[in-house]
Amino acid sequence: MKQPVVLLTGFEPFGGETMNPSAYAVRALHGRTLCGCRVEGVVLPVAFGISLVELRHELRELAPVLVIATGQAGGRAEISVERLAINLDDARIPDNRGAKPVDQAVVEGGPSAYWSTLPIKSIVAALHDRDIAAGVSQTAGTFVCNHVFYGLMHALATAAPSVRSGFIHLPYSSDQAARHPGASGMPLDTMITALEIAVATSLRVLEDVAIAGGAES
Ligand code: PCA
Repeated sequence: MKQPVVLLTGFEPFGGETMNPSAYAVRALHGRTLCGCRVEGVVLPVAFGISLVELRHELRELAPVLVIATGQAGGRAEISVERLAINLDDARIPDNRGAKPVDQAVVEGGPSAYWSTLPIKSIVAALHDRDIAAGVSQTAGTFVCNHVFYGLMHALATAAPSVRSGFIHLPYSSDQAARHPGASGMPLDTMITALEIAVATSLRVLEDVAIAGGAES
């Protein structure tokens, strides 16, 4: 029998950085077997539009049983398990190909938002059990990460609704953080372990746990 595939995506560097921890982590896990599944690690361009063309191609080619997209959120100190993808592109900086969409839909006529279908609270709890700093995040922003998150959820909702998927933002690596005064980084090895835990939890936990995790505004 063919081995089921877990697709992990990361992004190329952007915003003046020379590396992106998400690309490093998914490349490190590429080819590994986790919980009986083969991991495919794919690095996407930080570019509106083409990132989704490449992602949809991988979804068709690989027919994964689980998809976790990842990206760098340099301002954050913890692993952020995203809850909600919104149908909005609103870029503060140009993407790596110079595009800077403002107030545009990711998918014209698509729903306003999609919930992650990963067991997000269980993933955070499993990371805490291993002493890895993590939390649920209510928004992946409105740049290319949210674009890919929304496009991923939309593609699967329409073509393969039983496939679980979501998005995880990673902090700067320790080396990157050293170049950004005030920023907290995380060792790359810890982030790789965190993704392994996220995959294992997503494959094992069918019903997410209800742990209070909201935030007051
Ligand atoms: N982070 C950006 C895009 C690519 C990445 O790694 C974001 O959060 O949108």
